[in-house]
Amino acid sequence: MPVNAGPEYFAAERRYSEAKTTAEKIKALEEMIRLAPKHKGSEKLLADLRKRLSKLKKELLVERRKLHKPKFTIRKEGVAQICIVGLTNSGKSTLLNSLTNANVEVGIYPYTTKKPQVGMMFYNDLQFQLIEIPSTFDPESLNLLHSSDLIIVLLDATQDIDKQKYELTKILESNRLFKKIIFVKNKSKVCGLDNDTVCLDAKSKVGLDELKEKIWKSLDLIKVYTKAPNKPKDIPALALRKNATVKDLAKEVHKDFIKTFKFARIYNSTKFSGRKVGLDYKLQDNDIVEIHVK
Ligand SMILES: Nc1nc2c(ncn2[C@@H]2O[C@H](COP(=O)(O)OP(=O)(O)OP(=O)(O)O)[C@@H](O)[C@H]2O)c(=O)[nH]1
Ligand SMILES: [Mg+2]
Repeated sequence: MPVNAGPEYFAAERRYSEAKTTAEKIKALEEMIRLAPKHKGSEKLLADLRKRLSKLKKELLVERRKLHKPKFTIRKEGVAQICIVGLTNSGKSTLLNSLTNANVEVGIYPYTTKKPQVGMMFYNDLQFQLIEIPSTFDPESLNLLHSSDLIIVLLDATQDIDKQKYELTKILESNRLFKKIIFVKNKSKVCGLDNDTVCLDAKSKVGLDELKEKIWKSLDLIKVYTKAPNKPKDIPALALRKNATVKDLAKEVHKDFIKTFKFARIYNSTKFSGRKVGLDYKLQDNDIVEIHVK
């Protein structure tokens, strides 16, 4: 008990012992230090309180660092990041394995995939990144959907389709995920008349091309190739927004290209193939661009 401490000190001490969080404890302890009598007889008490305070501040730093630890992210690669979302056992891993270079475990048991899984799909001379979102829908995995360009909602044709659609759209909406969606019915070699849904069988690889085409179309981009003089076109190609110009392409390829740009030659299937153009030329899907620099 401190010598000559006033009632305010004891009130702060009570707040300290009742504090629930580290921040509250720090606040009460700082008040105790301020209110403690300052004389020879209380030196040991003050030293003790200050030691406790410094320990608590360190603890608070650790707590805050844990709280702000970076969320799980997957660096975007290729033309677009596409997430596969579906209820457990709908065939997300099977689809990922069929479309990409991934080799993810497929299981007859629910929740085989516990962490997001990534694979690269090659289509139309372009690369796309596909991610399987675990059906546990934990916040860390759902967070990945926010940065994605497109969501594949995978439905299991052997289960109630409407119920799955309802549950999955509810999850997306409640997480404010209003992204482009492609509905895909898996385990379904025979398709109904629903034009908005792609039917496929991921396991036997039936209907995959239709999905790839739909993915490309729904991204609403154009594909452009670069090429060096007297060399074949470069693969993979580049994907640009519609109405992109040679300037946009040059920026994408190398930041110095614009400064040293002389002209570009465009090769395509029109009668103008091989002509010289400037930075303002509006690129068309499948154009091959040869940039000449000073
Ligand atoms: N017949 C048929 N079976 C499939 C197809 N796709 C997946 N399956 C089967 O469905 C089961 C679940 O497949 P997964 O690919 O592991 O499904 P998932 O959605 O990744 O499941 P979790 O990761 O556990 O949530 C496995 O037994 C697969 O063999 C398909 O196109 N046709
Ligand atoms: Mg899986």
